[in-house]
Amino acid sequence: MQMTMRWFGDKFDSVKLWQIRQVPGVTGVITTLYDIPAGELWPLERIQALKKEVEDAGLNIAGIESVNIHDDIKIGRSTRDKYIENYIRTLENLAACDIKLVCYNFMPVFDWTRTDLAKVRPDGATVLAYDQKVVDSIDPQTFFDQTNDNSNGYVMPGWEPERLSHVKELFEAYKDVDEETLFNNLVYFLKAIQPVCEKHGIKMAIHPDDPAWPVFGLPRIITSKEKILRVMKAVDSPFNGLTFCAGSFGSNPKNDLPGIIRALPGRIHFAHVRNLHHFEPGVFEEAAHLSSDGSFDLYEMVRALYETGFDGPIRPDHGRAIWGEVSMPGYGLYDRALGAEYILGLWEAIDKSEKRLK
Ligand SMILES: [Mn+2]
Repeated sequence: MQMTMRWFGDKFDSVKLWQIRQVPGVTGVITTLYDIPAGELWPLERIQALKKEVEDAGLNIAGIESVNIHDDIKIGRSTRDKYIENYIRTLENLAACDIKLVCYNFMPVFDWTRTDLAKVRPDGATVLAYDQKVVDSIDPQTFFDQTNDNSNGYVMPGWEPERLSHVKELFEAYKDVDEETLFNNLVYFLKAIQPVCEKHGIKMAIHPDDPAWPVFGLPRIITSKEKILRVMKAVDSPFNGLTFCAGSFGSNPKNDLPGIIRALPGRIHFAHVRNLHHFEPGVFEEAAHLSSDGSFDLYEMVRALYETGFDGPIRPDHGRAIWGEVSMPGYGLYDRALGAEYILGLWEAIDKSEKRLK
């Protein structure tokens, strides 16, 4: 296991590499070329420069989150092969820089969805929160505009204005794409990239849908243990793997998080470990990582990762906004650092007690 933090690049992130370097036990970042639109080729020189920047700061690139998938691939348009070709060449360029973990998602139009980016908790911290009633009462364009207006001026992952400036047209394009079509388009994409993944040892790690049910009538296909297992079986290769995301799967309280981890030994390549507090079905907020602050048992989650031999990067995913920090919502330094230390503490305790028993 390697503890990491997500970093969006110097131009886009309020947090600096030197600050991440000072978080004990955090040895790498999960990063991206944030300014390259989905579907375009990542130039080798840009990846080399990014790698040098991270390594000069005393960290490594543990993986990419994300190389985004062009909507034409998800929709299944005839133009998809051109975008898949770009994707393959991007994977080759990443492999040439020894970067061999790629997180991506297959959500139509909207990436992750929250209805409040700064919900105030009793202690004064603010967190991202979700209320299905708000989503049900609003049209997608208004929702998109509100989300961007409340992002502290940062461009948020999955909410890139150039892509989402045409929400209506995107919805129109997806109108004939149901769950089965989306699943088949995912399998088509995965089969097309398999040869390059196998050749270079690139682990693909699909991120679950967040929240884990359809929003605004758009299909969602990575929402439960059964559904992710179907994707794993459709392309049964270790290079077709999962990003286990506690907050995404856990948005549905029916999902047994340690159970999902234990069902996928060897296929989880990357983990987002955090906590949510559920109020009622469809209404939750992002809690602190500590088990007692939310609805999840972080000990059981980390234990399941440990016992299934997980050896990829973990990141503490989102954090609360605390101590006056202003950042991209969910991506401040302070609370993610607290989360990283807590997860590292759980891991050390489990590791040492296991070894003592032997
Ligand atoms: Mn996640």
